[in-house]
Amino acid sequence: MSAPDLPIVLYHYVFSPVARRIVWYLNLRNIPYSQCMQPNILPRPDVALLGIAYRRIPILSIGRDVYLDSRLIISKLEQLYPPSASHPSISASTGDQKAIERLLEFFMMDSGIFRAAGTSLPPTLPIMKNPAFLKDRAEFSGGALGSGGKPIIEKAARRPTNITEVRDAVALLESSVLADGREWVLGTPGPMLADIEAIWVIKWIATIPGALPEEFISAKLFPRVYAWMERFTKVVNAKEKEHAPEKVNGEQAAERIFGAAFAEAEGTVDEGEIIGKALGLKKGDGVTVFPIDTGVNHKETGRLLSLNSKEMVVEVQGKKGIVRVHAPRHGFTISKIAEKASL
Ligand SMILES: N[C@@H](CCC(=O)N[C@@H](CS)C(=O)NCC(=O)O)C(=O)O
Repeated sequence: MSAPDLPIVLYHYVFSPVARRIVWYLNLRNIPYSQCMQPNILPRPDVALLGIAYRRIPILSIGRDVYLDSRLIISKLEQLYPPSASHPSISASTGDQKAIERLLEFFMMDSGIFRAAGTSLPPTLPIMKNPAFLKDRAEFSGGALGSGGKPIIEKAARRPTNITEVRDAVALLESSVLADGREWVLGTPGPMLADIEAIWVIKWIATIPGALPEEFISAKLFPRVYAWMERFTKVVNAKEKEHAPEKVNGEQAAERIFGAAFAEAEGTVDEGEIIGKALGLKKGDGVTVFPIDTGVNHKETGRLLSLNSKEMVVEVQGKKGIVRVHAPRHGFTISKIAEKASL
């Protein structure tokens, strides 16, 4: 069975800006999927049903393969759903454009803009007064504390410091990729992956009432960015209506996943790959795989199936069978727990 015939389930919640990346990507490429809506804090029993300990959102399954991290999810969708008349490409095509697309991805996700936006949420927001949410996010981020347990940034300086980072990102887009008045980042007729990479953090934070102080970040100060956000919103909202996904509950999602074929071949462990060599990893070893930036305490435990320069794949025991969990090498690491895994 080829990937386009396999069920896709997206585990997410509406308020997650990272999950929006996947919703937009799927919709812009007309890839059908079901969604399993999640609470915005732990626990997530629907995810636990699959045997998955990873705590972040989004998670996407294609058949019986489960993919962690929005970047790996997008690159897998690119690979398993190559451009066709029904699934048009939204990816950059030239070398320069590919560089812009990829650098925007790193810039928004890894350079601190996402973290800065996340910590710019106004204290007046109801969710910011919810002790359960605050406790959950302290565990998620590991607490932005310096040595001695004291916050690095003084409380009153925290939002201004973080908003400065967000403003820098907005100003960069205004004065670079959008400076010549083009409608979309790569000068294409419609929004592309490069637009998704550039917009997700800014659009999220800009639509939260009171998050961005108007005297520093506004449509008046950054007219091109705001007009582009409006254009983008119109297109993706229309697409979302057109492709309204089916909602499944955790049991239904698990049933679909455990009952499906695998989307990919099992793969092999490259014992010569840098981390494979350093840890002496072999196929079948018991391992844990986990992110190294946020949500680091939630480790996938299972049998190592595949390892290469791009990803690690672990066979995990779920409630009703096994799934193959894929994590990217970037931003994740692996630890050996046993020569042979017993599942
Ligand atoms: N690099 C990850 C980041 C994922 C992430 O930080 N997701 C946020 C939601 S936007 C999250 O999981 N927050 C904690 C939670 O919901 O448990 C990715 O690309 O998927």
